Amino acid sequence: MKLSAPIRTLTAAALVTSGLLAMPAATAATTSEESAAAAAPDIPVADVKAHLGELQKIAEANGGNRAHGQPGYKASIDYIKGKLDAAGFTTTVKEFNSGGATGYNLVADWPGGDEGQTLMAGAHLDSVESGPGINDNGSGSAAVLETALAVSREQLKPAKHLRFAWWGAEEQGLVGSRNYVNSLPDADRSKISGYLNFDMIGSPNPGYFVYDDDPAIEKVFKDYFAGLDVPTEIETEGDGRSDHASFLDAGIPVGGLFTGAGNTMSSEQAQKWGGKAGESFDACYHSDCDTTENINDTALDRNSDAVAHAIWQLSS
Ligand code: DTR
Ligand code: CA
Ligand code: ZN
Ligand code: ZN
Repeated sequence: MKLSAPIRTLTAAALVTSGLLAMPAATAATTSEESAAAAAPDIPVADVKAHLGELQKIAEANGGNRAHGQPGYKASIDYIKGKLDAAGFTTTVKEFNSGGATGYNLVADWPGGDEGQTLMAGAHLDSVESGPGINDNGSGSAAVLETALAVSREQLKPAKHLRFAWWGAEEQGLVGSRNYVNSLPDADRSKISGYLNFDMIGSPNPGYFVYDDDPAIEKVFKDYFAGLDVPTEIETEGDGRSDHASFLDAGIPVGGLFTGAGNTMSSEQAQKWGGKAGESFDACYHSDCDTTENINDTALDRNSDAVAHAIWQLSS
């Protein structure tokens, strides 16, 4: 059970609102700002892992992968879509062609909010052909799904409109997300207030990296992890290497989280994160061993909670 700053803040705000606790103006003002975005609920990591188990089963039933153009990818789309339809989202599957095969993006809108200010969060759902792609990128896909389901459970009514997306053919070169952005009329692009990307957020030897493309979004994530006393680093390895690049290139503010791929953790990083120096953040990156065994539960839990925190905070 985590007791993070946002929960403490909400408690304080609740006491202030009720008049039970008089707080100095500055603190009250700060608290009221933060409590304007009520604290996000905890995202149960067991629920995120249950989705990973289903994605693993899908891969095993479809030749060992969930890659673009393979049956395991469309089965992954159908799984995610089924959960969202049952939770009251308006879902759309958008087809595109890449390399002679049909690809699919899944977009899910939460009814309500100002569509002139749409906050998006997404993850690529496809794996490489060599394996089930549970960390890359079942982890991001499952965390975004579970956050969307939490929005439904809480019946969140944010000021902004919320849209969630699962991209196809990212491994072919960000094909699905580029197709989505390129198909948006310019007027609709300007309605997207920000895009949050989650690609590999449960690496077995995890680092805690925050994208630094947009300062305001970066701050939301950095402050969240500071509240957990977890140091973060700026994500530099991934510039242009995941779906946030499709939005960044269209002038849309982006941010996101990452726990590391094939690069090696340094001794300084191991010191601050308690990992293994000299080893990859994810030694199974793009390999057949990227299975449900290839996940660090603490990293997945912390990052899933950070996804929810950012959605609650940035959509208020
Ligand atoms: N997840 C990888 C792309 C990738 C490699 N490094 C980073 C850093 C930050 C975000 C993404 C990446 C892939 O899909 O192959
Ligand atoms: Ca959690
Ligand atoms: Zn990959
Ligand atoms: Zn990826």
